Amino acid sequence: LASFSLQEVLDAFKLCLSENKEVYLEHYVSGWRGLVKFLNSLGSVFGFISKDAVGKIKILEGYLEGDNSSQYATVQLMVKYELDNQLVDLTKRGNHPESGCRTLLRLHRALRWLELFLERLRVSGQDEKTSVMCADAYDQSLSQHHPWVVRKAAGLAFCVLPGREAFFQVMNVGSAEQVVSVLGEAVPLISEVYQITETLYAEQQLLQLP
Ligand code: 1PZ
Repeated sequence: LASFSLQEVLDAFKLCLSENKEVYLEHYVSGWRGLVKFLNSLGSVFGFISKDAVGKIKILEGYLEGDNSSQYATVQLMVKYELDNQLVDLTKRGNHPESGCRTLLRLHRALRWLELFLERLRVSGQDEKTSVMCADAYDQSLSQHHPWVVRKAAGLAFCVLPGREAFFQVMNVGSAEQVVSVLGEAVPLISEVYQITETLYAEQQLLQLP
């Protein structure tokens, strides 16, 4: 079993953007698979988080391998296809609780947390706590979409995150300097993928999908 490296997540998000800035779903999902691998290597406390992410990854993989796979090549195509064919529950949960649009939106919101967290990690000093960086990033982003009980569970999980040095080792890209350098490359990439998706979802008024 190949061990995790942050590099593979970076590579996936690099492949995500087409020349005209469309987001390839295949590589987006593959980036998430890498992140889940990373999360799993941090320990079973994060099982409830990775389980939810895996569920969503599987839903999207289903579309990528399904009969209409060509309609799911990019996020842009997916949004158009699902909206044109009334495959999205727009205001309340109904016949399409697992639409590609609502499923991707959950991962998209988590990607903003990741961007904030990785940037914080990148500029952090040796003595800073990953749990605090993680919680701050969460409070500024994803938490607003979660009910109290999920926020509470997330907060407890953050407390057992490994310290900065151990965390860097799990990333498996070499010395602290190398980690910082890979993060310097990864954060702008993740940020661009996030922004493109955010703009698309905002234009189509999909940011609050149930
Ligand atoms: C490195 C430490 C990892 C911290 C991860 C920070 C995110 C905490 C999220 C905790 C929520 C998990 C429980 C599931 C919540 C779901 O209700 C929501 C909404 O989905 P719905 O119920 O509407 O179907 N799911 C999400 O918000 C998606 C969460 C995905 C989190 C993936 C984190 C990947 C971490 C990568 C590690 C570098």
